[in-house]
Amino acid sequence: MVAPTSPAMEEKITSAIVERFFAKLKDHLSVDVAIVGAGPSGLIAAHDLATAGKKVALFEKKLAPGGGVWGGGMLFNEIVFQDDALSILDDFSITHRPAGDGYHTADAVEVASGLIFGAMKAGAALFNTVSVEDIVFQDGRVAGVVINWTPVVHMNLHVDPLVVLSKVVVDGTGHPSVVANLAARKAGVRLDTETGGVMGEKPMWVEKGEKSTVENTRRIHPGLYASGMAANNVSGGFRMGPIFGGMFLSGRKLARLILEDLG
Ligand code: 48F
Repeated sequence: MVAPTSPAMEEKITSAIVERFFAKLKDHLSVDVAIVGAGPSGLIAAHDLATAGKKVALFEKKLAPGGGVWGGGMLFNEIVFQDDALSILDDFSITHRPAGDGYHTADAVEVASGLIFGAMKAGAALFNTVSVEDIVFQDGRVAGVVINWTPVVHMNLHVDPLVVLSKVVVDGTGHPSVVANLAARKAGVRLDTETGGVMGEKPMWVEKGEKSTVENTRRIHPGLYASGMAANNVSGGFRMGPIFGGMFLSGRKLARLILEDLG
């Protein structure tokens, strides 16, 4: 029998996956912006930053990026926007329908998949099933993220993580504001909030919550920014429920601020 000259199909498939994945990871071990959490605000910021030519890596602990978008309100998979967020939906070619009085709806699944597709097409790299479990903190600033596979974290395995360095880290982790909490607790820094710490989200008040989501989107420590619901949790804003205009505008504002700061 003649020995095969090319690798077996099984080997070819496996080596293609391994080579491409490790090339992608290696190319993103040092980035301009590391975004923690691929919810709507993180995905929109990633899209805008990558479009502007920045090297962006998104780390999402779940298998499916998209955060709180998929389930709409209470699993009814439609979400609501105000007029001022429509241009962002249009940028991602996401269909929307008027619902009267300046409100609009969009299919939650189309929104989630559209934002993911748009961010990646713009050039952001997305590492899913990867949890950020710590930050890099050097010379008084947040300088990167410490990552591990989510199943490793869930199974409590005693496995050391890896590190990605970045000029800027974004806390886009939603309600728990994981990164800001790490900075306050482990690095012991004063955040740029009224109390110097993570203030915690207030109960629901839609109008105020929508406004404060955008207002609270900002740099909270050298090297660290907060977006979306994380920004509100850090700075003590009201909860807004299943309306997404503020989240979208937060992502866009965040990208603008980071671009101004990075130059
Ligand atoms: O919460 P989330 O959707 O982020 P957001 O951009 O949007 C909030 C809305 O979806 C909704 C709302 C609208 O009115 O209030 O809640 O603020 O997505 C946050 C993402 O971060 C991931 C999490 O799985 C989710 O997809 N995440 C959380 N902790 C980590 C993380 C972590 N430690 N490492 C990586 N990803």
